[in-house]
Amino acid sequence: MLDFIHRHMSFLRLRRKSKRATWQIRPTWRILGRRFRRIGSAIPVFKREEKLVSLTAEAKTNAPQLMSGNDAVARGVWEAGVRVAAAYPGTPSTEILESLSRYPDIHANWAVNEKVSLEIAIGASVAGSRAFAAMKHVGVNVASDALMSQTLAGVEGGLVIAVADDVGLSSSQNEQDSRYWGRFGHLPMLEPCDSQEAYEMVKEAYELSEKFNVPVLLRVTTRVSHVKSVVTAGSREEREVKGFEKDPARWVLVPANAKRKVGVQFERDKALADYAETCKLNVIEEGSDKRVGFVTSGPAYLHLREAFPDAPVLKLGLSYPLPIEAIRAFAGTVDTLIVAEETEPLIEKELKAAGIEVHGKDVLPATDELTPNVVGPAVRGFLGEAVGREEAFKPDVFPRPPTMCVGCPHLSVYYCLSRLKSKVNIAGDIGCYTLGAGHPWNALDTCTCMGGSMGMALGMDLGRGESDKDKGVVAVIGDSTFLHMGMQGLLNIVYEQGNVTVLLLDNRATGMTGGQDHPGTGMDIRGEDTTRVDFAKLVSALGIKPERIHELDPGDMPTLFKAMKAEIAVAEPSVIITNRPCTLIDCFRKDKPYRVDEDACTGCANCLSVGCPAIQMTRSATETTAKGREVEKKWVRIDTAACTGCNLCVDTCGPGAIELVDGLAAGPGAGE
Ligand SMILES: Cc1ncc(C[n+]2csc(CCOP(=O)(O)OP(=O)(O)O)c2C)c(N)n1
Ligand code: SF4
Ligand code: SF4
Repeated sequence: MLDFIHRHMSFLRLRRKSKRATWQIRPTWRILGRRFRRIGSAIPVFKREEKLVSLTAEAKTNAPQLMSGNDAVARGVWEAGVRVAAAYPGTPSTEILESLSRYPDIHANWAVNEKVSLEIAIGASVAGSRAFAAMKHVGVNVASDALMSQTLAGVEGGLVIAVADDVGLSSSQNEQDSRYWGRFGHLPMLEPCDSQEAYEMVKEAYELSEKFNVPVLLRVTTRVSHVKSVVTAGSREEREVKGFEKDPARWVLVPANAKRKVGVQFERDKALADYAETCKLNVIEEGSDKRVGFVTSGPAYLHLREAFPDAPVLKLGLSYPLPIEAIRAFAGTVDTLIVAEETEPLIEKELKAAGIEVHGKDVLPATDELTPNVVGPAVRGFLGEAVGREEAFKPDVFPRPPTMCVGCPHLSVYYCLSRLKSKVNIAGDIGCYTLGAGHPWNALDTCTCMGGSMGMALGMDLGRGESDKDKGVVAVIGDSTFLHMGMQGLLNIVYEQGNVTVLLLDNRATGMTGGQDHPGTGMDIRGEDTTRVDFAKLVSALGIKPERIHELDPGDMPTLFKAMKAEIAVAEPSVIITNRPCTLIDCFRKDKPYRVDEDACTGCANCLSVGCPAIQMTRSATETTAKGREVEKKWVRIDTAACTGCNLCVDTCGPGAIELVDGLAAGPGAGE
């Protein structure tokens, strides 16, 4: 689904700022205000209200506001006096930077990818400013080269990295658990359970970062990022910037310097582990039902509270390093200890390694959210209680498969590919155009990771077997994805003179995640004009021959189809750039809509293969031809209110049954 679900919501948020969409997953916190008290360990036990006061004393002057977790993170970052923030969009993290860009006194910018975003933040930190980067879970894979080394060098200004995990894969290619990065990179990790905590923990994270000279990870999940709850915020703390101090032994990670840092890193691990034992972000709630106690973190805590209001719970705000001794003491106060963690059994394994008897993934699933309807029956079954069926909350909406938008500029590309697919193998990439893998086109053969289409297409060319020797290899990639990680792969195609035809779909937007700007749109995150990359010049600079580069309007489907066929037939690298804007961005203009003349429509259903959602089937029937062949007929109508007048379906209609509404002349096509 690849960020699909959030696309339209984000567009609404971005493009019509006055009508911000509220996306609420079922709120679960009915536990606010419960009283907690200290039990046999060094972990302080707070009344929840006290904790809020201690972390946001100054915020009391500000009226509480409804904020998503992403908005709350942004607010915390701004208040912490951060001067530089960078990100690459990715659900569920995207709105953090969008939200930050609305605050003054902070350089918020879209980076071309997550690695660059982190490097911008690292540079700002090294220069003495507090800095911030945000990304979705798979983004950390991209950023990890910078991350894994800077953890040795440390920070000057506090450096916090927000990582948003898509637990349950509502919009991602995998469900990886970012808590591993804390362990892997020797980095402390904080995990808020709701918006207020997200706001507070960001500020705590900066203190921690500067105290221990280390970047700090803030792990949120989709539920925290997108659910709105009340936040009492404060005001910005302006901080003096010391300025960059040259210190090669500290900042230049040549082996001799890095080697010295490894020992320092282990010392820091130990200091952080000691700190964790008494950290105020880790809280014990004593419960009356001691049969089972839970160790948990993040939103799983809220789900647990709903399912087991009387159980003792140790809630980890600082979830790495673990307060092992505090957990050991807590384990001694309950009959059985269960670790409730989303998603992998990290805490469980570490506690078992420390000799603490716990249950975890033998009781609870290792994928998806631990919602009350999941945790409740699983733990009750484990306790030997009768388990009734608990239904998951289902929103009352009509189901519809994900598809491209009405008049999407990618429709014609996939119509053409669907006609060529028996003669080509198609390496896909990540974006709205990934939907070309589905009905009615079924014209994408692979999709793994951002930018992956380039290298994979080259590999498919180089590794082709006898059965594929006459087939073309096509790679499909969006403009944002090309700038993110596609350019390098294209360079390799050129370097190896691969027989690959690249379709670079420039729709002037990072469409899938909500239409964010990038260096190919000519605008920055605040909508200010900036330099716009010229894709034709860029691919030419990467070594594609001028005669192998075509810039085409995908609305002119016959020309596009001809160019695709011609380039697939040429055994050298080529690039076809399509240049029609995404229909959901500001510069898109609708043309006059079309309708179907019912008397002229023969039910051939060709237009349905375009895949435009404005074309709807009205009735179907099986008819027998004069030669005795049975054919399925489908008659259609066009939703004229939705039709953008892109003209695509007109080209597919043999009998000419698709006509302009009221006979009006067609406009110049979707343009700026
Ligand atoms: C490493 C990584 N970062 C971010 C994302 C989120 N993401 C999915 S598709 C996409 C970009 C899509 O933009 P583009 O390539 O221009 O295609 P469009 O959706 O506009 O057709 C992004 C940022 C991701 N899946 N992986
Ligand atoms: S690229 Fe196409 S499917 Fe994606 S948001 Fe734009 S119009 Fe819709
Ligand atoms: S002209 Fe046809 S393909 Fe284009 S938006 Fe209208 S119905 Fe869809």
